[in-house]
Amino acid sequence: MTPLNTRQLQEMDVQHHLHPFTDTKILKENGSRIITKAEGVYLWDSDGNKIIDGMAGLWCVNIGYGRKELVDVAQEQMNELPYYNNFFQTTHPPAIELSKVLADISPPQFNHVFFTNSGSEANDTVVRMARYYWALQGKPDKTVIISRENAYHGSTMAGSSLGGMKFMHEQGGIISDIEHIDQPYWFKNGGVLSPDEFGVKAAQALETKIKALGEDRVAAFIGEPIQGAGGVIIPPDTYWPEIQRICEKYGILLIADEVICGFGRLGKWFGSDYYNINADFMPIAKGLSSGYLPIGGLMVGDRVADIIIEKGGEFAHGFTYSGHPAACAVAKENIRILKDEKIIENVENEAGPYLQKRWKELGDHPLVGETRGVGMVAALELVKNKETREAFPEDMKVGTICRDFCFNNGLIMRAVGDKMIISPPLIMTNDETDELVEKARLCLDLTAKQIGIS
Ligand code: PXG
Repeated sequence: MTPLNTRQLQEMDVQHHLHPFTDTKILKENGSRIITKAEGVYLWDSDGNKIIDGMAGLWCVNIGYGRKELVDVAQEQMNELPYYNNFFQTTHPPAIELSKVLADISPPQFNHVFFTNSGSEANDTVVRMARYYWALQGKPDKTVIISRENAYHGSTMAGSSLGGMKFMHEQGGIISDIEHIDQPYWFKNGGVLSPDEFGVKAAQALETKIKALGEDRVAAFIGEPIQGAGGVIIPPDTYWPEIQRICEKYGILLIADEVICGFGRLGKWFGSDYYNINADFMPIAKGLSSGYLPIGGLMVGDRVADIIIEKGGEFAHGFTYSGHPAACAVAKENIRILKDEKIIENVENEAGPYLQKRWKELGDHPLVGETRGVGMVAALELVKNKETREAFPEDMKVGTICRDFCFNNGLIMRAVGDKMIISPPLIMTNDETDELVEKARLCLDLTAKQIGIS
């Protein structure tokens, strides 16, 4: 059978496939972009165009595309035992071995993992487990989870409720006992405060919220070490220590959502290592398997795990594919590659600093009000006025214009409003970084020209 051409695939796609986070009407007009193969940091589409992947898929392909070792372990595992579950007193070697590996690389308080298939499921799990923990402690009223505006914690009911994206809450509502405080977004909300002053102020919103709700109602606080999908919001250095202090003062559980920051993105195994966060839970996914197979999990700190194991009986929770054997084998091999090839050390000492140095140079562009980044994640703020940080009117859709220029010039760079963001594979070489930054500059120039700014 001859393979279908781009047009035929696009027609079939529109007829039968509902895409995540996609306006289907627009998709119908434009047709989807169809990605057919990948190698290293590059993608190819069905028309043969080569594209540098500045987003590592969706923040996940940390070791890059085309690693045969992961294919081989998946194949071996599927030949040996393609499926069995971890329910009802059973398990299998890949789940056991991966849980040990995860305990070894996580901060010391983490010695247990609950497997899921995604970050969203990890966050559903954490809501249930945090509330269950407090119930076991004789405090069943401690049910409220405090999160932040503009956070992204997934797309299931609990994930989207924890997230701080209003447009998601408007579609389907939110679950009960989730509260939100402001995000630590200095560029937008810092006003005349220094970043450090603003960091403390943003964290103290947590204390205000706990007092307003009553500490006997609050179960936990959740935050991404760096907010990813919200636009790479990097907190001032003062933020996390103050959050930690408040969580300890009121004895509430701290959840560091490591779905994006985990597995090397910031040049450490976890964002918690980078910011010295002493969390009780870490939801993980994405870079855990570099996206080669779907797998996520919830790392559970000893403080909680001890109670659940000692007092809990059965935790009535789990997914058919929790700890799927092939996904566990792939994740374990992915972690081995991250370790043996010293990929995370390289992000810390070489690839990350080089990317950040080149990225900063974009700060001289007339559209760019701020450049920021850590390790292999970075953002640009496109603004009308560089001095006052004044934004463009929303309906100009400057970020979208820039994003489309990137698409058409062989670069995947995402727009979140007028924030342009990148999160490339961790194995990106300096030459590839040069290519990424030069393409980004070209697309900024094209955007400036289109909107009449030079
Ligand atoms: N937590 C965080 C911090 C995330 O970034 C999730 C949880 C949910 O993970 P799953 O595996 O259920 O998708 C995420 C996911 C984007 C984008 O456009 C970001 C995510 C997913 C899809 C798109 O930036 N993050």
